[in-house]
Amino acid sequence: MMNQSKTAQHFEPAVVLSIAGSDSGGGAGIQADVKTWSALKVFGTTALTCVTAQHPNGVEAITALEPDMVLQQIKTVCDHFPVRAAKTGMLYSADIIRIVAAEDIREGIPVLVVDPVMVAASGARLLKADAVDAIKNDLLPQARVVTPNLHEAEILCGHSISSLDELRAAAREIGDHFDVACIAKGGHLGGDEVVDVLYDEGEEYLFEAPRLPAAQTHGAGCTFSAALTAYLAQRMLMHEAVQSAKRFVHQALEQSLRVGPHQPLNFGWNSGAAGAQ
Ligand code: PXL
Repeated sequence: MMNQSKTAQHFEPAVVLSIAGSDSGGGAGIQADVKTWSALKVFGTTALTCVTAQHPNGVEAITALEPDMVLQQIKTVCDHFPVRAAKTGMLYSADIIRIVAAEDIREGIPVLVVDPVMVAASGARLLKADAVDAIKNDLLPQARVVTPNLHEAEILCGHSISSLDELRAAAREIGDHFDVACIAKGGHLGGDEVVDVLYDEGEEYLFEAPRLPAAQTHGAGCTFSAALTAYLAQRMLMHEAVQSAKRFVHQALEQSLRVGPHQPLNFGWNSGAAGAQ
């Protein structure tokens, strides 16, 4: 009898890793990453940093895992899977950040995307105040790309940003200072057009899109960095990966779902009429 497993065609998805927190409400954090990755046909693995009790409008409780448990998860995944790219989300404490930035960990991760998560859309702190320096000094120098929103870019470059020109300058400053590509997201600048800036290896790219009316944005940042990680794992060039990730988030917001009183992103917008993940 023929051995089926030897003749069947097997799809070989790129493997990606999320080092991030759990959002019990399913719209952001590691849940958004895994849902996005299913939609984009990459194989998602995870290293959980924190458990949160939350819904889109508030964080009720946070429990961090022991840093050593975070380390064990990353090591186990990297030792047993061909990880092409990883992203970090909610890291919460300086101890966890230093674990992720350690050299032996970085060796198993060819491409690292840092989403410098600091504050939830609801206003809750997702990074301890004393951990910002660890993001800057330990983690960013290890990253291929960092994806700050306006508020995070202000913290990373140390001054306020109130115009597109200042956002462009901030992307360059962060990129040059930390030797990393920087995608500075302009959504919080206001206006009918949203402009995001990519600064990569001395080149600047601007991405313009019409602002979506009254979109619920909880999880949009996580989804963007997850999609970016997937496209980089699929070997797209940086500016193409950014363009594609922006499109993915735009569609997921535009076709958002009704889930009880909430309107989460439709992570499965690209997989048919119902599309929910
Ligand atoms: O969107 C940032 C973010 C990241 N990670 C977790 C979150 C949130 C936002 O709420 O809950 C776990």
